[in-house]
Amino acid sequence: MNNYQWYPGHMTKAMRMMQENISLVDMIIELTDARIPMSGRNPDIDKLGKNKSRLILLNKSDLADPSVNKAWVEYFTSQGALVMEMNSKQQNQVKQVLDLVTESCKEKIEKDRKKGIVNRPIRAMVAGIPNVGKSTFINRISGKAAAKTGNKPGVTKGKQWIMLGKNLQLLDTPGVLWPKFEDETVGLNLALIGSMNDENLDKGELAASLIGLLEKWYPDTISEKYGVTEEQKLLYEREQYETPASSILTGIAENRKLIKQGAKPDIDRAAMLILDDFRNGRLGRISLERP
Ligand SMILES: Nc1nc2c(ncn2[C@@H]2O[C@H](COP(=O)(O)OP(=O)(O)OP(=O)(O)O)[C@@H](O)[C@H]2O)c(=O)[nH]1
Ligand SMILES: [Mg+2]
Repeated sequence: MNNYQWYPGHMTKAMRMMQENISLVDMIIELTDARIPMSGRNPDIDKLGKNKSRLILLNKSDLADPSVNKAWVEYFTSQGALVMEMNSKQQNQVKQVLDLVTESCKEKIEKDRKKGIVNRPIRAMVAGIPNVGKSTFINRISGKAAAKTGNKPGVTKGKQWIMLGKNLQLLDTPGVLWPKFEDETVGLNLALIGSMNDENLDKGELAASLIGLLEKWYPDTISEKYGVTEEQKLLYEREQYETPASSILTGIAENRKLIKQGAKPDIDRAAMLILDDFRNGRLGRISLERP
């Protein structure tokens, strides 16, 4: 059984770089994925920022269930955190973010003012798990394509300061996971949203877990998207498939004409398809975790 643990050497290096730079910043802007807000928070980043102001952004909120997003905002707010839903692909949230950044640093700004220092720029470290959208967020806030982005984990390799006028400086950092997950669900969730390198993962197993979650929380999704019928779903009972998920994957392969040698349904390609569709929002707005 795969426990989805993945902590390559470059993350140790990135974490060290962040520790070396933490004294330079006033705050951490911590991005987590709105589809898995809890599993997507790195406890090492939490520790790193324990004496710093913090803003939590539920990024990719456009891919998550709107009502669950609201519940998470309430949850984190009740824990005393500054938090907001974020869609870094859209223009219209920049002012709201800047206001929250100022709010989270207001004590610092006040202290500076008393010392006669005015308009010292706020410095923020932007941190979070791989592929959560840190660089995209920075580009959105700064209004320029300053940081490299891409739809796979491990795009940002080192640190990069990005200046926003005179008032704000953002430090882009590489995505980091942590050496040991509290439980297997955390690793599974991170793998499902694409925060881990897929090469190391069993896609069939991953897709089966996704199907289980979809059938529980969004039971119409698979039939609506892939036309999988009740009869196809029940194939496993008749033909002794291992699990209901494998009969659903068979149904997807049949309906999408994913066929391999010997005219057999190609389960592996069906697994890739549903994972890819989920990650890119093509199954609708789906949350894998609830407060
Ligand atoms: N739908 C959606 N996609 C987003 C959002 N933010 C970022 N993305 C996409 O997520 C992918 C990863 O974005 P990056 O900004 O490279 O992520 P990162 O956190 O910098 O990744 P690493 O540097 O690899 O750790 C890209 O394909 C972005 O277009 C968002 O709010 N909504
Ligand atoms: Mg990046």
